[in-house]
Amino acid sequence: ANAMTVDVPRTTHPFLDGRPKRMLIDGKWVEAASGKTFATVNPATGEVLAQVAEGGAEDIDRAVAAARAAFDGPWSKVKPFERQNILLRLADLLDRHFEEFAALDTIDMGAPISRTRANRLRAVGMLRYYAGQAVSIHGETIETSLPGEYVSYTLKEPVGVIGAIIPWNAPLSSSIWKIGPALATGCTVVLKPAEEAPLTPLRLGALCLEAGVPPGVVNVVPGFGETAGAALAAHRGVDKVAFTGSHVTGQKIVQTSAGNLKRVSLELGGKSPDVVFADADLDAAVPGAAMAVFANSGQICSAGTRLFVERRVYEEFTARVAAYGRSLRVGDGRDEATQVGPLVSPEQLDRVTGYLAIGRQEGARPLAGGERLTDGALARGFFVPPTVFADVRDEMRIAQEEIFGPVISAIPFDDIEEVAKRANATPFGLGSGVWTRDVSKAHRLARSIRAGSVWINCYQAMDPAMPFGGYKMSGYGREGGKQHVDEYLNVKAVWIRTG
Ligand code: TXE
Repeated sequence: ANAMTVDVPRTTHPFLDGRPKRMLIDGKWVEAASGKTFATVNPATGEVLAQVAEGGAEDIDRAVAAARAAFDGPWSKVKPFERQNILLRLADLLDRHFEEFAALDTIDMGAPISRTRANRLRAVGMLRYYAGQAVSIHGETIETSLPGEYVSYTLKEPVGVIGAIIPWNAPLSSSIWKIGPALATGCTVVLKPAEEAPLTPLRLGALCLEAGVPPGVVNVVPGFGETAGAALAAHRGVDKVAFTGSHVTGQKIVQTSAGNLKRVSLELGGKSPDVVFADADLDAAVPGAAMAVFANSGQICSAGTRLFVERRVYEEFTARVAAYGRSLRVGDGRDEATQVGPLVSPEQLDRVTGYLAIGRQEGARPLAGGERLTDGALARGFFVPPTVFADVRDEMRIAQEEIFGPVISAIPFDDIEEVAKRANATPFGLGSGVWTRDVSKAHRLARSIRAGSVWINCYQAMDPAMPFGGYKMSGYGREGGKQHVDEYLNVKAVWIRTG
């Protein structure tokens, strides 16, 4: 019912000049040591956008060596004001070129252009926020109780070389979330983009050079997870890995990072609860709960995929969410009217349609969607419509496992104690939502839900100044907020005996 035939023009983008995209190492654009490239594809059409240099262990070695040399050399002498200036210049450049970045995210990973454009304030704002942080880093003087006289204080120092590994679901934002704090603190980075969406991170690498980031401070090495990613996570020259992606890959990274016990921060997946009470403003909760999952075709780590609805309004509310889902326009992200784009890849399509079959086998009742879309031009891409499963029980796989597609599992509940317990009955703890007009219910759930974010009468609100991250198997460390730069800093205790 959602199928809409879109006219797909050939992709045109200033960054796509038909030549293979090279990787950024030590301020220079270079080919992979192996000479290999891989194709990156527009998931709305299956069309190859570009060939991209395929980094391997040797390229990671070169990039880490460049990052180390920059860290040990001139970069560590750069004053906070200058790092702030670089970040502000980068923010201005991104703002100026934003339309190009929005289009690149859209064609490389499929998100609707309305969505990638709407990211402007936040993406540019994050860089400005880190620019502020660059001049706000300070240690403390601490009074100790030792006999004798001491002056004791702490120094905050950059951790060193950061290995940043990012997924494909928000290439621009996740690149900024790694590069921003590194530049703010004086670290250097080797960024490994996801193989599904390497174009935006590469373009951002070019912008870094234009903004005056010295050679070697930001390196971008595209390639596959098992090769380039694994080499970066294991590399003994890397001081910290900042990873965003699946919990399975997160577990591998923790293991391979153990060689030199590098620091690790992990932002992983989830199965986030979104709880709707009968007393909520349902007119706001319907689109809120729907877009908590259907935005970005459900490819958001904190998507509110377990929709708990108070039984009194369960039938009405789920029917309305399903109708809302059916009303959304699914299509090519380049079409300004598109509200839901394709899934990123054939692999994600298989994974999501697999769960659609599992949901039906488990006895869940599809109220909307439920099948891949193959009408007209949509057949060339990887489209799944907004899907709502009703009659879902907690133990079903579609209520337990991250699907990473536009699929809501709607579950009825009766009271607040019970729903708090069931909301927490997951190994994950990333996002969560509560819809109610009752302030005490809101506060009680804000306390009892074990997750890094609780959104009340809203969902997925994000701001550079607010921390974001996981409890439990959704990972550790925070991105955004004051805490973020601390993840990129070491604390040194300095003692001076003065008497
Ligand atoms: O993730 P991976 P994939 C979840 C989501 C999705 C599933 C699979 O459920 O369906 O993960 O997606 C790199 N050592 N999320 O396969 O594997 C890889 O190259 C080092 C949630 O895309 O985690 C890419 O750059 N790196 C998530 C990055 O890790 C490795 C967003 C993410 O890929 C590696 C994405 C290895 N052994 C998927 N293997 C979120 N938290 O938002 C892969 N990589």
